[in-house]
Amino acid sequence: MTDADSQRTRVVVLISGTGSNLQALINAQQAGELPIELVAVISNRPEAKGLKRAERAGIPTCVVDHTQFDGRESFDQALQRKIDAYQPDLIVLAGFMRILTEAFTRHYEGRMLNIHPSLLPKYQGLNTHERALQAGDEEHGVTIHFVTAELDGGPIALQARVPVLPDDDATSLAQRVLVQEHRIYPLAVKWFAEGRLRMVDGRVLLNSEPLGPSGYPIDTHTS
Ligand code: NHR
Ligand code: GAR
Repeated sequence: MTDADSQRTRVVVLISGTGSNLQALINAQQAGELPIELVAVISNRPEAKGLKRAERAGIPTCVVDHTQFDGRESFDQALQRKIDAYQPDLIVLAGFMRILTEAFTRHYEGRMLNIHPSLLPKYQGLNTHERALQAGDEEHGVTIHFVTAELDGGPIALQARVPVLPDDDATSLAQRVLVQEHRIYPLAVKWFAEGRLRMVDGRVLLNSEPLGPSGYPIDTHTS
């Protein structure tokens, strides 16, 4: 291990699927933009495409297949053991699709982030793009929050907004949101790694200042 490695924030990424957010983190890390080490990628699904992305980047991978466990507690305990073996400073949920137990979320409180494809507190849970379209919303977006036991209810760190366009279907809207996801997740991880983004007493601090309830607004139209 070099000196630089020993100072870097150790990050474990949890995925279930495609892993395009994982790829955005890999790209930013490889471009020298993130003071982190991606120490492992763990999937609950053996066929997740994101595992291949990790392998290509030389990141250790493992699978903890939830179908091999008889309940959420035993799955989460096995997952926690795997994660902790890598001694991470930060856990990043990147399209991870299993609801986590309270014990698990407590263990990582203040050091686990999730990206959720809606403007929380709107549309917690699944099928967010369909629900935004169904509701006739003119605006949609993505939220990064610290994970707590309350599903998609933890304190919000960052949000980015996108317009809903007249001809949108769930696919086109999801694609517009994903472009923003790939911008803001590396940024959030960078701020966390720099010690600028923290969760203290259930609130999010950026540069030691408490953020409002919808977090730091990322401007979609610049940079
Ligand atoms: N767990 C806790 N306790 N708190 C959060 O904030 C969590 C979490 C686990 C996952 C991601 C979340 C999202 O961003 C996330 C946040 C899966 C489901 C779900 O219903 C809901 C929300 C999220 C992830 N999962 C089904 C389940 O029974 C399975 C669905 C599937 O496998 O396709 O676990 O949206
Ligand atoms: C992303 O849109 C992410 O926000 C969402 O799934 C997609 C994963 O894409 N996450 C959730 O819905 C969490 N329940 P990716 O695998 O290509 O990063």
